[in-house]
Amino acid sequence: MAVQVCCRGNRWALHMLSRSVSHSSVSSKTVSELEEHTHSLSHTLFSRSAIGPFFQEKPLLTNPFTQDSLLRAYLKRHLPVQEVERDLLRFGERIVSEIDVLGRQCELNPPRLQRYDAWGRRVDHIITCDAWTHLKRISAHEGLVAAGYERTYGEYNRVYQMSKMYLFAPSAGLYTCPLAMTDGAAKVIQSSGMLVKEVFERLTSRDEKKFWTSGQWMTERRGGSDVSSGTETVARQQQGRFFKLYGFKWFTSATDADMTLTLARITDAHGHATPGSSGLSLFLAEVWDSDGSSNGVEVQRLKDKLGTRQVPTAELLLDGMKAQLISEEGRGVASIANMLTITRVYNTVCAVAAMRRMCQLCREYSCKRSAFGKLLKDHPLHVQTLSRLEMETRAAFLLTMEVCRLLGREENRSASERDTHLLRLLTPVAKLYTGKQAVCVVSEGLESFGGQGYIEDTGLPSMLRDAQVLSIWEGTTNVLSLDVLRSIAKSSGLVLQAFYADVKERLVLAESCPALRQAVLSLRSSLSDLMSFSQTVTCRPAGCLELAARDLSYSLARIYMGALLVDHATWENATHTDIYTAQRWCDQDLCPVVTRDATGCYDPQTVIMDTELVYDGLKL
Ligand code: UCC
Repeated sequence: MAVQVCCRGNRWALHMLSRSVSHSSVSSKTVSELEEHTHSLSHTLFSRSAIGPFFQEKPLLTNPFTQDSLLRAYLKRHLPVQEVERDLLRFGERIVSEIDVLGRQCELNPPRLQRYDAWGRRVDHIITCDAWTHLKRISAHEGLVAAGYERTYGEYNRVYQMSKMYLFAPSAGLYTCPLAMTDGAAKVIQSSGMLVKEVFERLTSRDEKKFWTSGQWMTERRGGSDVSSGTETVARQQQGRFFKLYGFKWFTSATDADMTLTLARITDAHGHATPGSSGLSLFLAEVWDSDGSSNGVEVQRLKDKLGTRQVPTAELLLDGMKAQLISEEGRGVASIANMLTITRVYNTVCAVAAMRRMCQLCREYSCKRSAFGKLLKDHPLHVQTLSRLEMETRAAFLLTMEVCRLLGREENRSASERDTHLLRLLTPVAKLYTGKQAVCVVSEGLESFGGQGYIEDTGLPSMLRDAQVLSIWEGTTNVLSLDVLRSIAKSSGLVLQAFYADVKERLVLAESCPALRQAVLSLRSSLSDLMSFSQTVTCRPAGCLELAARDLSYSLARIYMGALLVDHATWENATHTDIYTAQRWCDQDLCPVVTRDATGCYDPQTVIMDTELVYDGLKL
């Protein structure tokens, strides 16, 4: 009996025991005697010789540019410039040798808040690690924001900039967050026509001493989605365009920025402000005064977050923050639209970059890790799983680059009307779809490392934590689905017409390729279903369209990604892998909005049933 207890507790220990203690003596010993014996043997059991020499080779990070055949092929097709290739090759090396280590240091040394100095003076210093500061310098030198404004590659300017950002992001310890907001602020200032030239030059500078980052303080206590009714901050006029702001900002990312853009309501002489969207104006404020003291900002606390721990995210009390009005009065929300486009594009780039990094690491590991007598790469089921991750990543990459290309065309003033409509529609579509894909791909990728994927010091768990934010900040999936509807309504459906025309055009070439016939058929049929659905949906009961918004957005994403994969597969230098990816992508349900509509998902009765299902008898 005593031996059975010991046996259940640790079979392996018993096995080792049985090698050193004769069977008859084991059966005659008591539990305590056995424990004592085990203890005396522990030195032997857990000695180096008992563990053996094996350790698992870790997956190595190698130049992410040379590792990425799709990025290189894409650039060869669309931006075949040697200078770009050389720069990305060099940058890829820098990521491996320098940046990746800094990013990891940011994860391990999160920012902290020093509220008072040693003498009791309130200072509210957000202390970040040296690696974070170093990443700011690198960002300036490498022109990670500047490249978007230098116009060196004309309409492919953003493709170049975002290719670089895409390589940088998974190693950058979330420094992409301040860069996104900085780029967004530069864009707003550039298009505002206001005289803040010096600020624009700082945001887009390659000089580390001059370079500024910007925050984007939009979210208040009542919520980050419903900005228009949630913004309580008020602005009291001092002189001309200069105001003082009073309010509470609930989520402010990268709060160590040099300046910020923020929304507030201008009050009249009686202290009254206009509610809603039309009461909001946009302000620019420096975070610090010239003497180094805070510009009327009190840091209430740093947020304790699931991920993005590298980024200082804070609650701020604005108590007379000096700020400059940079939009027309009451046009604050419309003025940040450009910024939303930029930060949503960054989000998309970061999502696909996270997927790509995970695929690269999984691939590397599969060539090093053995199980059941062979390497993971020789297990077909394992490779099938990785191939699905790769397919998602490729589709996401092509959609992301297309959005960057369209943005570049718009900024280069070479965009057609169709391009402009597509950019408006595809920006939220790409952001919402890739945000979700990133979580799935990174999570599945983590699983392919087995238990090691769950171990902190592999660096893998932080990838999952950081991916989770991608579907939240810059607009959740549902909020962006509603933005898709907004873009359709605002353009009287023209964004959809542009979408249909573009997809059809991309499929024409592929018709003559037998290997792509089935994919083209599926895409055509899904497109036609989508067109019929969008024609009929406006005649349905109120609320139907809103219920369909998410599935509609997914349908737009899947069809467009399919069209881009097919288009890429018909390029003269396409490989059989490109064709295979397009085929596999089009195997799935490309138009879930029609599939779900057929099951009555958007009927008014369904709302009642959904409510009953969720609240399940609770009194509402
Ligand atoms: O702050 C956050 C965290 C920051 C971290 C950033 C880091 C990113 C890094 C990524 C890489 C690592 S998270 C905050 C999350 N919150 C949001 O993203 C806001 C979500 N809410 C929305 O998108 C809303 O729908 C609003 C606030 C944009 C719109 O609300 P309203 O008041 O209902 O707006 P309206 O009335 O529909 O639109 C007002 C005007 C209209 O133009 P006009 O007045 O000319 O008719 C709209 O057409 O704004 C225009 N508009 C747009 N235009 C609204 N949205 C857009 C748009 N997306 N593009 C163009």
